[in-house]
Amino acid sequence: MSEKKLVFSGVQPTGNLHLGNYFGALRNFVSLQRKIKCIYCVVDLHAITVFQKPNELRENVLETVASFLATGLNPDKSIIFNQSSVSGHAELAWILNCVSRIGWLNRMTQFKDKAGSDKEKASVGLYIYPNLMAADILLYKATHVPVGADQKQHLELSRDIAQKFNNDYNCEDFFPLPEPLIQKNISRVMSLRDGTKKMSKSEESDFSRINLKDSADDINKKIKKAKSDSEPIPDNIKSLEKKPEALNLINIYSEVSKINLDKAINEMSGKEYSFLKTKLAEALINEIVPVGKEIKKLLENKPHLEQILEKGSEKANIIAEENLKNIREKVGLI
Ligand code: AQP
Repeated sequence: MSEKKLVFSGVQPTGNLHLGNYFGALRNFVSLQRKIKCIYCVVDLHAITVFQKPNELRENVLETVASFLATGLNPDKSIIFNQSSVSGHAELAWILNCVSRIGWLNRMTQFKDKAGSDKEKASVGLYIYPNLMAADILLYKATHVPVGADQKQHLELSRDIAQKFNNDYNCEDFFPLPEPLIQKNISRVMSLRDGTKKMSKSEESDFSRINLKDSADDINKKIKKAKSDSEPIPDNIKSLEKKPEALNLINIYSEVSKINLDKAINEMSGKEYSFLKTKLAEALINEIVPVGKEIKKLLENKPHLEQILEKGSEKANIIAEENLKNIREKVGLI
């Protein structure tokens, strides 16, 4: 990647960071940090689109920073900060609210999923969340955004907003059109209880996900209880696709063992799911338990985590202010 490229991504501090966040986002963040300038944000303004208890939110912001560090992000290489500490995010979001179209937002499937059947009662913030996400990215003129497959639609909207801004204000190429970087092997980790739903922090049952802070015992129990199938493991992907829970377990196994899906299916075909589950739990314990221990250790020194945020916010603010100055000028704001 050339020097002009810039990565931006965010994680909501809504607690319980899980295997989906780890495979879909965090592991990718770390490998990108080695090649390119990266900005990683704890998106607290996104979190409050659904009510958060203030004390829990504060704790979760620090826990998210601890999770960033524990998975290998380095604050000397990447800018790590929290969204609300750089007011440019909210200011640009307002400008983009005026660029984005209601018809575009009405197509966002995540709003439909999260608002549920009673949309009238969802917060306005939840509805315009994708415009804030576009502002997060465009404020830094980021070119690449590592996300899980669930965020693809929001990222396409960010591109549409960037394009419309460039057209409306007659400034071709002012905002780059950000490209998603989605993990090829496992772009969407599914719930351990329902293979058709993504693994999620807000899912009520803790047995639906592997949290980064889970103990070896938790992981063993959750994998043992994970929904699978009564027939032996098939030898081809087509048959597996008809069994979403089984496919999810094999997908996770291939990702955590760093082997491709074909090789994982070869290794497991004809075996009972109990065999896969034992191997999977073992591999997950090796990968996740050390991360969880590191998160807990880092959380013992909260002033250190706050200092990382403060320094990161200073750096982010310099880039944001410089870009905002040009954005205000383009729009005609004095
Ligand atoms: N199940 C998943 N598989 C792959 N990637 C995932 N991500 C989230 N879930 C999965 C990716 O993790 C990054 C951070 O996500 P987020 O926490 O900011 O928001 P989210 O996508 O809304 O995650 P959750 O777990 O579903 O949170 P709640 O339940 O609070 O809404 C993103 O890049 C996301 O794609």
